[in-house]
Amino acid sequence: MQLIPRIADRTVVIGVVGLGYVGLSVAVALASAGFQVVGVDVDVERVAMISAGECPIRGSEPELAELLARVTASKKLAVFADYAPLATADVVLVDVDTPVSSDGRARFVSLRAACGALGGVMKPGVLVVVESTVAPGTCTGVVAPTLEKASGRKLNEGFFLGHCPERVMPGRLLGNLRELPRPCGGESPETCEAMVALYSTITRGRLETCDCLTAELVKTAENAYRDVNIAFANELGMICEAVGADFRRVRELVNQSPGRDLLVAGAGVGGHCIPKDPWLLAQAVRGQWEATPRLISAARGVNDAMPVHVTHLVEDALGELGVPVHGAKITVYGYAYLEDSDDVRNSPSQVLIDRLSELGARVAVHDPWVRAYAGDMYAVADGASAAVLMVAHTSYRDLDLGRLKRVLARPVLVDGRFLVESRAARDAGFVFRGLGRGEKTT
Ligand code: SAJ
Repeated sequence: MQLIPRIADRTVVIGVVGLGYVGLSVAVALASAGFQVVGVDVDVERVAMISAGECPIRGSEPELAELLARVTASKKLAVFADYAPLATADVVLVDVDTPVSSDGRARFVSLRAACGALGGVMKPGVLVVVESTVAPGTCTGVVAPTLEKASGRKLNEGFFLGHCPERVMPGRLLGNLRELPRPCGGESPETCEAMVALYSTITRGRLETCDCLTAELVKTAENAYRDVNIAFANELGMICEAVGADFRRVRELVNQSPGRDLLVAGAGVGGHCIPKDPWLLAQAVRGQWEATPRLISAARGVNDAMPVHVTHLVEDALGELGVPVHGAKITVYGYAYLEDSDDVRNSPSQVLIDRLSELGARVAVHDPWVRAYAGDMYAVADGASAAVLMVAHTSYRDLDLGRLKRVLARPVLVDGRFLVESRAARDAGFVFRGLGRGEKTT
């Protein structure tokens, strides 16, 4: 594989399939590093926007729009809606979506389609690197056979295969790309060397080599690990609530014990990766084990139940005033999946909204970061029988309880993110419920 010297002098042509959060940021980073980059996406409107130098990703992404405009103007980045131009690429990064369906399975429809189309055009000796998060075993079990079938060439002879899982986070797309360590999983030692040489041109993060299977396990395990740890915090939060303790005080003292790092109980676990990746990890043993790995699926169950628990807190608080949920207006504060973010994917608030609506409530939503729900945060509570805090947006931290109480029809406040002190809420005359804080706490 004669890629390394050509990576050094930037004469390698790099293809990127899929120009979403991951693909667009890596395409811009590589073009900014001096490579000729050929981007492909099936979304023709997205391709047109990028070709015009406009960034299709909203929200604050430092430098991304500016660099995108620069590399499209200089033609270092050229984007297309068809795969033919990828015939010129020496390396192709695959950054397509890998969703998990409601039964917890990934069928890799986009991945299979992308590899089938790529296989039909890619040049001999090309290095294909999958960056999308996939279930362990997917690179050698799905990607390689699809590429072999479509190209008529054999792995490690007619093409090479690697897996370098993305570690992006909305709001820090280019920052994470430049800073975070990444496993460079390759199906041959030369592949690993070429991947390290390539990624070294855009990241200061540590680049460790391994095989594709190990890299697939690393990414799915790191997020399953986070999901399980959040689930433990949530379960402890429910225990504290039941026995009348304050989860925050318990957490503070637990974390004073060496080697403990308890996370924070909350109203739910959303986002683009944490709810999905545990299922991808579990999928690795689907069919081999009688059942899905128990801890992974149990943790998913705990976390998915948190917005349902918030629903119960609302019902309980309204019940104290003899007010039925049915027919009540309820205002939900926060729709994004994460504080101070506009990303609404897998929003836990949507689960709450659905449950309250099923109970017959009329739900109003506020979120300063989400265009559809921005606006005056007190007006949205006008005439409501309850207010529910679901996301710890900074702007909610100085909520004026007196002003909120004046616009509400009933003084009911439910806090899912430790935003309001119980005593302050009760002193202001609210019927208050705090997730992770039992009735007996002040
Ligand atoms: N959450 C809790 N309690 C916690 C932490 C998170 O309820 O203690 C909830 C959040 O409210 C959110 C969800 O979990 O709804 C996910 O939060 P997150 O902080 O894990 O944010 P993500 O989903 O953006 O996670 C990403 C992941 N990074 C990548 O996939 C590359 C994750 O591995 C990182 O740990 C996380 O960013 C981070 O903190 O950087």
